[in-house]
Amino acid sequence: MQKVIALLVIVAVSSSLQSPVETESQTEMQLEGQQSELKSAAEAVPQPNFVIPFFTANWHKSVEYCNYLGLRLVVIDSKEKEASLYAAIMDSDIYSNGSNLVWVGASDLADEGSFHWHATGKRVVYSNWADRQPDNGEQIEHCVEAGLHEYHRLSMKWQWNDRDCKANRYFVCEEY
Ligand SMILES: [Ca+2]
Ligand SMILES: [Ca+2]
Repeated sequence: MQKVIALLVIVAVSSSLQSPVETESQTEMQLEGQQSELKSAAEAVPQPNFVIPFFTANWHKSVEYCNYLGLRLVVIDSKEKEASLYAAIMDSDIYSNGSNLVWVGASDLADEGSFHWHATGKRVVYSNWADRQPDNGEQIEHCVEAGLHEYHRLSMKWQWNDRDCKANRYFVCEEY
């Protein structure tokens, strides 16, 4: 009986120690490893925590400012996260102010034609380039902007483009 009580206490303490906000990687592991708990785990997935400052900056300054906040220029490594990012943009002051293009944290500054995420050093695997992008326009486009791109017949799509890193853009930082 004592053993049972001790066990109950341990269970109670360990469950009370669980953080209410799970990290993304913990949640991903749950999703992969415990399909039977897929529904409850998915419900627990916190929206990635994005911060969209209300001023524009070049790509380098954007990286610097996110770091200054203890954040990083956003990394987009899945379709779900990208959708969540666009939702955050559409919900932001910059969007209601008429802007939708933002810097994200990838560039090919280190190695032309090979895009990497600045904050993780990982190669860009998941991507959503706009038509004919990245094109390294005028051989000076090395930083990635995401936003609405216009196509024929005025259709618009949320996609990526490489752009001169010196251009001023709004940008999105994220907690990680
Ligand atoms: Ca380039
Ligand atoms: Ca381009």
